[in-house]
Amino acid sequence: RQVTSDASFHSASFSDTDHPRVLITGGLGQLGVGLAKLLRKRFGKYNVILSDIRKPPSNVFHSGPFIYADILDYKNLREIVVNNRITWLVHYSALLSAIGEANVSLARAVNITGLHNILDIAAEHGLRLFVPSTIGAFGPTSPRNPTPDVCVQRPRTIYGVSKVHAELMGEYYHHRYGLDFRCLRYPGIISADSNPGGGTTDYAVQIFHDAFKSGKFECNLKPDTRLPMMYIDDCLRATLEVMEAPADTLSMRTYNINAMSFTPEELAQELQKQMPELEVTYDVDLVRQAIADSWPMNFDDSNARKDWSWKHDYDLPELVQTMLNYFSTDAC
Ligand code: AKB
Repeated sequence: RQVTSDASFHSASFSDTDHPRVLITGGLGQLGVGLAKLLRKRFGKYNVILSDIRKPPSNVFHSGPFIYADILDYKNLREIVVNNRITWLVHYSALLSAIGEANVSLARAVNITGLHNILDIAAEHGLRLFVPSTIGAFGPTSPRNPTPDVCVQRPRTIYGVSKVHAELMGEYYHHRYGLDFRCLRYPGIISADSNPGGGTTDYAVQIFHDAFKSGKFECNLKPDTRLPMMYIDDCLRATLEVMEAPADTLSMRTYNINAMSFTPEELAQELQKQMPELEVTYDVDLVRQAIADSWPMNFDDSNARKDWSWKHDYDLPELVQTMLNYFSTDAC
């Protein structure tokens, strides 16, 4: 049967296709809307449902199916998965590193209890499950330059601890129950039309906003703090690629992915090539600095490149140019 309106996305309204039926949790964060757009292009508008506990802005609401989903409410989740015949679940709900330290019990509930619900739902209904991990899943005793896929992981944030837990639980469910769990460790993600919230790498997005708004940027990390970073388009494409990869190409279930590594000073210098008037000062936030100092400086993603041909498109110059293009068009 034909789908006739945005609101009618329940299973009864769909004709069967070979396409996956995707649910994205935490859909109103930095990555969900962009991922929904990419997946809808590939699988059809009504096969991708964005969800969150917040009210969506009208452009998001009108661009495809949106539904209320509380990952802490198991029954609510199960109902959504069953009623919409979900086959893939992308689990983006999480509190990031800096905000997690300011609210440990909420971070523990969302990042750990929420994940348990997601794992059980996915195992119960035979879903393919994507859970992002992060450079934050490493800690001060991990090798930092470069950081391989498999090494010591003793993070010192609740965010990092919850992500190591997610990696291990997902892999456990894979081996124990056959859950099709797939996980990428994302670097800091830089995007123009969506904002991160509460992360340690947020400065690398904020600098563009402030450069255009006031021509001044105060950075909360030291100028020489080197961290792995990636432009959002590369991150979303990697996510789709690992989800589509044939299972027999995956020699592991949790992969590092990388594009570039830079410091605030290097990012500022690249931006100043085109905005020489930009003034950058530093006022270090001690919590964020301690977190950044315990994270990888360079990420070894050779397994992803070997197993499923991961390849990034954006290095620092292309990233800066793309962000500048967006903000200068937006400012007109
Ligand atoms: C954060 O800074 O907390 C996140 C991340 C690197 O996982 N952007």
